[in-house]
Amino acid sequence: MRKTTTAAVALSTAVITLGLAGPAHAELYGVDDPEDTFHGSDIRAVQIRNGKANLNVTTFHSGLRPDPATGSAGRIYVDTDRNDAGPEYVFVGGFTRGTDYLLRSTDGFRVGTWGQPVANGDYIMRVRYAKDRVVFRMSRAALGKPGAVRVSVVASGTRTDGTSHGLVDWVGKRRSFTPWIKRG
Ligand SMILES: [Ca+2]
Ligand SMILES: [Ca+2]
Repeated sequence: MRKTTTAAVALSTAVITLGLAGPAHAELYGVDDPEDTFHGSDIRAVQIRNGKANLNVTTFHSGLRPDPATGSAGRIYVDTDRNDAGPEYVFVGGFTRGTDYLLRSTDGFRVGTWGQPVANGDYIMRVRYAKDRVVFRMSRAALGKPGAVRVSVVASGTRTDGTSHGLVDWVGKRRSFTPWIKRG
């Protein structure tokens, strides 16, 4: 965790200055994120590895808890096609005990644009409470065998009254993507 955060600090400056257009000629990409919300819905850092077999996204949190009362959950939007605006896939997962996850095709960020669950290809999400991290793994087949990809990451909590206002934490600006990450 310490090592990742330190490495990510230097990169966060690049993200801010390069913004959406900045290419990342690296297989591994990390970004540091300030503390914004509570109970596992806060993302402190993200690490992305666009590997030969899988796309791995690891989110680092503070205070991840299995308690369903936190209502913490996350979404990884994956942009695999630069000729089609917005993300092509969304990985949705709950971070508390007893919740599930699903990778779906999508035509945008809004829930109304989400499509069918991905039927071909493997994917998995693992929540590591002791390490305060969540690992999302998507096989290349599940993502339509893309080359470079970029992702947009958000986590949120839910209050007992069902609202999430003030408990939504995007990495960077709302709906912003990392630079494109070449396949390793
Ligand atoms: Ca944060
Ligand atoms: Ca796209």
